[in-house]
Amino acid sequence: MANFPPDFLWGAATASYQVEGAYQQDGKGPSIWDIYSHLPGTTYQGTNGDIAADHYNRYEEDVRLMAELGLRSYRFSIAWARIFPNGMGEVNPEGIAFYSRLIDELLKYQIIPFATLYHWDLPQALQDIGGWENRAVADAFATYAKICFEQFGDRVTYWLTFNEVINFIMLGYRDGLHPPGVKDERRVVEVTHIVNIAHAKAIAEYRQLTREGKILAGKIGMAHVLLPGFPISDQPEDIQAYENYEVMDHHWFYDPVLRGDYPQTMWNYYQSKWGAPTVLEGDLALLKQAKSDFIGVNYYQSTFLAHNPLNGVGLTTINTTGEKGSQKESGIPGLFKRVINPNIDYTDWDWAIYPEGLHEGIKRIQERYGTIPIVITENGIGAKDAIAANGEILDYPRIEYLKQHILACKRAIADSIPVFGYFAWSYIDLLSWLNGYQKQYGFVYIDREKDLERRKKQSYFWYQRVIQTNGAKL
Ligand code: GCO
Repeated sequence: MANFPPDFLWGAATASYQVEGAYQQDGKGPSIWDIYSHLPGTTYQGTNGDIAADHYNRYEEDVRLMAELGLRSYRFSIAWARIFPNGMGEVNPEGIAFYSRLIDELLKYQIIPFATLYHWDLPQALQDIGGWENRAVADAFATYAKICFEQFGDRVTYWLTFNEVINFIMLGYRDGLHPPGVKDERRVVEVTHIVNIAHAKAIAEYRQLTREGKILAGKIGMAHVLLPGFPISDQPEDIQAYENYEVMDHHWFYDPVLRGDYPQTMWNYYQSKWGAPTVLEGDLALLKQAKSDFIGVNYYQSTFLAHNPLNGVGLTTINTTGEKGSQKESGIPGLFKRVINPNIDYTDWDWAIYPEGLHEGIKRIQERYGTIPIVITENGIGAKDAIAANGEILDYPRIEYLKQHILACKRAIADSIPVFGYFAWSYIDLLSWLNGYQKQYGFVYIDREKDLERRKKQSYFWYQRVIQTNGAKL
């Protein structure tokens, strides 16, 4: 099997709201998550990111641990409300200063900064004017992106506009589980288009600044979640269900980013149900011009699909309890339903562990969009880690999970798919949006009873060796 290229980006990822804490420090404005997580009944036992991992105040220690782990790159997100406390208007110099310090600290250890502009923490002030349903927010995003490029683009050469558009839109506007807590499928369609416009406008700003030589020439793209579907049987109705799922959950979101248009079948479907998005003159040209240099893929699980009659199961509430088996079948009547595959293992949160899905999923991207560089921007397992009597964190299941998925990347590289990096989720235990701190992802444990003391897990030492051997020793 092919080896990993010598400059392969071995990394780990986080997101501002999930690690930073310091939610009111140094002039930061409130984000939608600061407000939403303080509302009763919105998150697991009322957990929130007020303190999180306190990475904002402990970034130096964190970067030192990353350096010792051997990370070649660190993916973090910028909190828009630190840069613009009101989403637009006045820039907050202390917000700029924080990310500048973080970037310098990373570079001191030769860790390549990989920055995400939007990982779900929209400034509340922008939500107050309609959030992603208001086109003015797309313009505000482009301005915010421009400021970030200008301020950090002399040192940052990898950029992501958005993280997991599918999830923040579906959870925020269809399932009512993320802010703004809306349950209205009609609004999903409109929001999707406005976010795509925001992405395209940010890319246009980036190209402009690069052309003018004002920033370093780098690479920019988007991180999408990849949750490939597989038919549960070879019955034609199940295969049809899988195809319907792929169009609705993937092509609808990937096509505008990777080829500048929307899939016709889905367009027709939405139009017949509640109307297609409002596409203004020039929108499609803008999307087409916004070429991504790569696509980031967040892969955790796959899903299995079966036929769902018109009077079949609909959306059911997603499991936020952490109790295995509480995830129910769910689907879109007439299109597909997601079912449990009895032959494979599921995590404690009922996520299907299926490394082959990663390989197959990125193969499908290449087949549909042609050769495009791919970076795995997230991959990991949420689990309740075991702690030994001596305090050691025994996270062997994480090692096994990551190993199998890294092998899947290796197989993809052997198939000549240009995978240029792999970011484990996450470097450190962080806040799970809905599942609090009980769902752990990190190489580094945080003792929440002992002043957030950091402790290396088994997986930390394992990943250290993986990086040292450039993936030869897994
Ligand atoms: C969780 C999720 C997150 C996401 C990440 C997506 O449990 O809250 O797994 O950690 O994976 O934020 O980009």
